[in-house]
Amino acid sequence: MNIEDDAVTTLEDLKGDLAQRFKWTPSGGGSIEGAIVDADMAALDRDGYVIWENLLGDEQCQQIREIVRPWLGHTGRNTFEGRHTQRIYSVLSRTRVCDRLVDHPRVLAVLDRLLMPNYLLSALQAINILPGETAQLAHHDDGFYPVPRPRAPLAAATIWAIDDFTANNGATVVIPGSQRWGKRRPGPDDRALPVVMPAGSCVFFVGTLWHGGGANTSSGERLAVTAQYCEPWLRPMEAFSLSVSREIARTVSEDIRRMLGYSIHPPFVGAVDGLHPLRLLETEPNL
Ligand SMILES: O=C(O)CCC(=O)C(=O)O
Repeated sequence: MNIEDDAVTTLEDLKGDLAQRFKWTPSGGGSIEGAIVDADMAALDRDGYVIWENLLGDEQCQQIREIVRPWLGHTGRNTFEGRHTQRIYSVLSRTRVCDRLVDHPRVLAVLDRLLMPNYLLSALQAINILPGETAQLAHHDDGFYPVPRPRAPLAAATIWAIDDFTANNGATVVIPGSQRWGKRRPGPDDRALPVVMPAGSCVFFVGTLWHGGGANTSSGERLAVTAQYCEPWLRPMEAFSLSVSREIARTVSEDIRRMLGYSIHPPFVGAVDGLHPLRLLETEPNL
């Protein structure tokens, strides 16, 4: 269908953008060589996760630590958030310091293949696991969408090590291959591996992979930033369209803006008063 020929005669016509005013633009993931993305996809298919070492430099990690630390106050409200874990939600509404983690080309290149176009950011949190924390209940991140397994992932997550992740300081624990499981849950005989990686590294995993925060039996803290993403037709965990102002939406990258919800899942999902949400940034005063 094109703008001159706006007849909608088949259901296929509804799979496109009816207005065609805000064209789909390629993501920053396009800068990653296809063979690298092929290898990442093969690891995800086999193990459910892939580790990328040293994507951030020391200075970037230090900057994140300095900006995030003053906000780390109270500990979790339950054992899932972690009684000895500090969390900051809605990081995007507070600082720009994590933006390059959210739209990192390596992450977007994989998301471009894993999820449908105009996938959304579902959460962005800083998670600081303190000494004395016990292991978090194993879970998979798209488990709150009531769609039976086995199935393709509806979401994906990154966990960025801002401090070194070690076997005893709370490194995320993953169960390789568990993304393929149907109804079963992890048991004591399942091989659970701590994601040991230096600060600046990232573990990317699919929403169907069983995992959890590890126990921190060390004397140091474990700071991480986690960005989660979901299909464009699902409700994200964090309501960014309510928590992130339009002023901020105008300043972030095009990829982040799209992932905040300034995008459409064709033909109508995400529309505002019948129009593309980007129109709000053109016409409305800052809110
Ligand atoms: O902090 C971690 O390593 C994992 C946290 C997690 O999986 C969660 O809170 O959903």
